[in-house]
Amino acid sequence: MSSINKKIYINQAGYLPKDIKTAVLPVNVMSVSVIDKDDKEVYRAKCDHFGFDKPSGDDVYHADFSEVTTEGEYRLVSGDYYSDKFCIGDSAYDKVFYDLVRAYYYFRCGMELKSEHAGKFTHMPCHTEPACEWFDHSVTKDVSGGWHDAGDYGRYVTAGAVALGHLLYAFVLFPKTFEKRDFGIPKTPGLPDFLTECKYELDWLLKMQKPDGGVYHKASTAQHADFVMPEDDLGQMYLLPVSSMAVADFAAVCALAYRVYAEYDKEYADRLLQAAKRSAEWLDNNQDFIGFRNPEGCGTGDYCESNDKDNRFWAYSELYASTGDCEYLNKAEKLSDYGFSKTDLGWGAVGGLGALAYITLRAEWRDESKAKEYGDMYISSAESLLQTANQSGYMAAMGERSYSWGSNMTLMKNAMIFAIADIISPNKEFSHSAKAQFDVLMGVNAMGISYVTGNGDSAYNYPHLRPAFADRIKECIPGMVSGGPNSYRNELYIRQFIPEGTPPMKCFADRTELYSVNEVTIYWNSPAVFVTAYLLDGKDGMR
Ligand code: 9MR
Ligand code: ZN
Repeated sequence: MSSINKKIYINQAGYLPKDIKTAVLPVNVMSVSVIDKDDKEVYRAKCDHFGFDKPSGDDVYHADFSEVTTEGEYRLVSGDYYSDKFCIGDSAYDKVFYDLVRAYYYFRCGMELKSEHAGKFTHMPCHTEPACEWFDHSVTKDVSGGWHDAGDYGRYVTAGAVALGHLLYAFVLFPKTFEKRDFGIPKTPGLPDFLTECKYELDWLLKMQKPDGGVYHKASTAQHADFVMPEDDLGQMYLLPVSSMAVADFAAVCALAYRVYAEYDKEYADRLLQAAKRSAEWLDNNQDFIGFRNPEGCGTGDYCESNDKDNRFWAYSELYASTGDCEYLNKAEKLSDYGFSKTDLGWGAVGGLGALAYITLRAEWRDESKAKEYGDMYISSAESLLQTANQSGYMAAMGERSYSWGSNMTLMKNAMIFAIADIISPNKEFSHSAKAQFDVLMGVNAMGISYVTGNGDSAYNYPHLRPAFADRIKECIPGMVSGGPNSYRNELYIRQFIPEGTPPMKCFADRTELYSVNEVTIYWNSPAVFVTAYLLDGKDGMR
């Protein structure tokens, strides 16, 4: 059998016994056999013709094998066509969850990653020299630590805050799924591993705050490094000017983290809240939008946004949720009148994170009508995504135009919306669709690729990720979510690897060069962590 015949697409992480299990095939066959380890047929699923799927350009068939619930390792076969191996079992998602979280350990900047925790993917301490302000080199500061943003070694406040927003809300909503789990990272006494990892980034964020509450937009070298190990990137580290988005996102995530850490480490939590309040004061004193654009000579990520209303809304909402102080509530309310989305969870649009502060608010400060208003927005977003998913041959809540830079984040953000809507108003269609988006990420897609390194027989392996290239290890650092298909042809290399006119869902190639389709970032992993935690949380239920 040649790999060209690997045309039966399944979730390469595997399935929980109770999961709905639907294989997708872009080929016309009558039925598909589920074959166990000994090549014995245990079930035969008939194939239904779904029809033409525009985003992938595929004429698609579905084979449902949900009835197979016995633990084991399987493969699907039909004539010459076959699938990757997969398992069915209670622990099916454990490895991918472990790896997705551990990716953050591998993103760590500033410290040595020793083999005890990093296995073969070690690196020496990096980026530890003091940074200086871009416009005034005499102002220097230690801003070591935190996570590298992505395939590059920049560290950006808004990106970091949003990643933490997803991660901490996952913890708030599914604490049991995280609390007891060992993620194989250096321990902090009294703190779950997951919160130790998040604290690594929070500690760095605290260093990015100025005494007046302003927060530098980013710390990076002037240009992206060559494809070298982080410790070999020796360029001067700069602090780029304060932006109001950075200040607001910082205040928001520190206030949120206060609530999470208060139960474990009161002193640390109080420090976070003080920092959040100081930045909120800065926001009060600086009502104008202070955006960010790379100054001349700086070419690292700019994370430009066109307004900061949603960021400020997120900040005041979290501060209200952490203090019960109605002044914060009033400010958040005023901002909420601006027409930004209250369900977006992106690196720039953070209104959905602000809404979550209301939805998860403790009883005594909770305003039921507000919680309902924002909850209803999640529900109606989920309903409209459901329509898109129902029209997709791959069950993806992704239209033809959704495949832009970081499309796997869009996919996982949509899954988050299904998950949140399901929590607010339990609904099988939402939970099934959340799971279906996870299936897409893990291999039920037009490429038959698992977009998480190290997870699945057809996992991609060559991300645009400096250490993964420079370490000369063939196998990639596990647990990294690829940006995914991007039909907008944002870079020159695309021409070489993806022919013009390729259907959007197939605009992907597993090549290190392709930063606009195959990079990784901390805020592309985080929604995947959220979604996997949600699925694990419902493991004993019927999700
Ligand atoms: O994730 C960002 C994506 O949505 C934008 O389209 C793109 C171009 O502005 O930038 C992406 O962010 C990159 C950041 O600027 C620097 N680190 C790597 C990020 C992922 O490519
Ligand atoms: Zn570093």
